[in-house]
Formats: sequence, structure tokens, C-alpha cells
Amino acid sequence: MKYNFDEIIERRNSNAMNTDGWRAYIFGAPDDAVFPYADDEYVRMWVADMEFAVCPEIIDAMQERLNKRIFGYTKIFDKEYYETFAAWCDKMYGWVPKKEHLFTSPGIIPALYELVEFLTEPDEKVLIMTPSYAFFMHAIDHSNRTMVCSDLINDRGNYSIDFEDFEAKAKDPKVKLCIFCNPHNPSGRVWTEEELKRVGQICKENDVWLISDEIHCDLLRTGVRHTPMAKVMDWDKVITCMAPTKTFNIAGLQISHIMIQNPDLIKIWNAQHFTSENPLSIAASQAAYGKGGEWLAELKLYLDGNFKFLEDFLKENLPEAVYKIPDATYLAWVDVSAYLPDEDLPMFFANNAGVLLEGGNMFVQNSDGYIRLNLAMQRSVLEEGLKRIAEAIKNKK
Ligand code: LCS
Repeated sequence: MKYNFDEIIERRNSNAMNTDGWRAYIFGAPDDAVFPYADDEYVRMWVADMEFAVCPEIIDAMQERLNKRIFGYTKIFDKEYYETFAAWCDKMYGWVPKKEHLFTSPGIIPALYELVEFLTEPDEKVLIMTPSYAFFMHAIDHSNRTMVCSDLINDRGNYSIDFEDFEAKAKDPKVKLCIFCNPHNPSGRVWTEEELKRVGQICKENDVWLISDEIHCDLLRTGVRHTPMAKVMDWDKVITCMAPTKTFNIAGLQISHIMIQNPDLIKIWNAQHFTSENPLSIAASQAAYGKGGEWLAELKLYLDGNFKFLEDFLKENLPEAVYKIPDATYLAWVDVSAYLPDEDLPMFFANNAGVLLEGGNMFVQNSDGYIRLNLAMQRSVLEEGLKRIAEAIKNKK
């Protein structure tokens, strides 16, 4: 390996959400709430960022930009930025967004907040699939729109879309928008082309705008390919969201790509979205897509190893847990209901294992009994976290 994913990086005193924001985010608790473990004793397997150092090619590009010593108002003017991203899309997905369809946002979540408002009226509804990343719900709630959930079918950890239910809900004339997660967080499903086409077709037939949030599209098991919704659905009401932030561990730099095709929506976006771009983020994003391929390939191998490690660990220590190595994300979605049928799972593990994780109804609905483990960490830390989880479950029995 050229890059060292075993190196433990100190994150304290960096205003990291991961180390300092868990009380509020997971437990809705104040910053000074007392827990049985000291902050630096916790193994943190929660928020979706990684414990790995950012690839040096990105840091070098940021350094080069720092050396220019002025950080005035900035926008992406250099056409190389688009060309670099387009080349990445072509290589990775065999699909290239048009330059005139590429817009930026500080994040996909802020863009979702805006798009819900742009695309729906106050009495209208937004369709999501559950379990779901909770910010889909928050984006809907923020504008006081009504959320409609279509539960995924869960066959012992194998998730699929309940097309009958999804179609019935899409037919509701008040449903005007679907926020779709491709690949899916938290299950890690990479949808097949057939599934994508069916979702797209149902939305098109019912004139439901379709936002395909593809932020996890580069975090795949080695050998797996991503298919953008817009590649299989030639329909201008498909909006594609991608970002270098999750893949390259630069979420704090706040840059994402929103691909909008529909001319009317482009007009609204241009009129109402305030575009501001950060010079360091532009440098980082361009370096990620231009020079980060080798780092990503090695990251994926390391993550493949962590998923296998978890599989072996569960077989040996918690055989009644239901788990399947996902095709995408660095998040493991594990059903522990056989052991802990009635617990508040994040609280149980924070109090009894010294492990911070998300689970249960943090994923909107259809997620009871599940914990989500962020595996993007050094194997030694992962091993410690898993030992503690198994130990806490054993002690409970
Ligand atoms: N969309 C999905 C599906 C995500 O999983 C996340 C981050 C985002 C958007 C965030 O996009 P941003 O605004 O940063 O561009 N997911 C997280 C998660 O599951 N836990 O912590 C963050």
C-alpha cells in the first residue's frame, strides 16, 4: 500500500463533529451532559466521516492554493474544474453531466432544503424510502411539507424496493417529489439498472420530480460499479447530487455538485440559490477527482478488509446478528434485535460499551433493532469497538 490507513490521527481540538458533537446529535443532550465514559475513551462509530488522513495529493493542492495568500471572493471560472470532474464521471460511471447542468452547493443537505422548497407547495408531499438518512426527513420538515415513506422490504438483511407500495404512493397527486438515495444509506444497497429504471419510470409516469442523492457513489466494494439515475433515465426532472466530500473525507470543506437539467428549475436555482465557493474547497475537490484515484482504490481495499473483519467477528461472537457485507458505503447495517429487542440502542452502547453509534429510529422508520456501524477506521480501533459491543451484549444477557 502506498497510503497508510493504519495511522491513528488525533482529531481532538479540531472542532470535529465526530469527537465533540455527539451529545447533541445522537442524544439531543447538552454539551456538558455526563456519560459513563470520558470523551476520549469512546470508540466513535457514528457520524459518516472517516478516521483516515486525507490523501496527500489533496493536501498538497490546498497548500498550493494557500501559498497564493489571498482568499478573496471566489467562483469556479477555470474550465479545468469541470473537465476533471467530467473525466472522473466518465471513467467511474460511463456518464458525463453537461457543463451547463453542473451547479455547486456547500452541501447536498443544504441543496435538498432548497430543492424541497423550489419543487413543492406547502400542501404537497415528498416521498422517501425507509429506513432513511434522517436529513431527508429534516429537509421535508424544514419547509413543513408532508413526508410519505415507502418501507423497503427487508429479507434478513437483503433490502429491496416495494414497488407496489412505492407506485401507489407516487400516484398520490399531492406527491410531487421523491428523494432517492443511490446507493442507499443506511442499507448500503447499490441498486440495479432495472431497479433504477423502475423507480425513474414510476416517477416519470406520475410527474414526480426525482432527486437522486448519489453522495455514496464512489464508496463501493472493490469491483462494484455505480450507475447514476440520470444515466438510465433520460428525463429532465431527474436531479443528481454528487460530492467529493464523503469519498475523500473532506466534508468540512463543504462543496457538492448538483446536476440540474430542467430549464425552469435552472432559472429558479440561479435566481434563488446563493452561490459561494471556497477557494480551498475548489482546490481540494479538483485534486480529489484529478489525483485521488489511487488513494480511493487503496481505501476501498482497506474497507473491504474491515467489512470482512466484521463479518468474521459477528459469526464468531454474535451469531444471531443479521448482517450482510453491503456493496456500498463504509457503513455496516446490523440487526441486533435478537440480543437487544427493546433497548434504545445508541444509549445502550454509549452507556455499556463505550461505543458511539447510530441506530433504531434515528433512520426515520423501518429500522428498529438495527445499529449502523461506521467502519471507516483503523482496524485496531475497529477491533476494540467490536469487542466492546460483544462484551456489552454478553453482559446484558
Ligand atoms: N446525503 C446522504 C445520503 C448522506 O448520507 C449524507 C451524509 C449527506 C447527504 C450529507 O451531504 P453534505 O450536506 O455533507 O454534502 N451522511 C451522513 C450520515 O449518514 N451520518 O453523518 C453524515
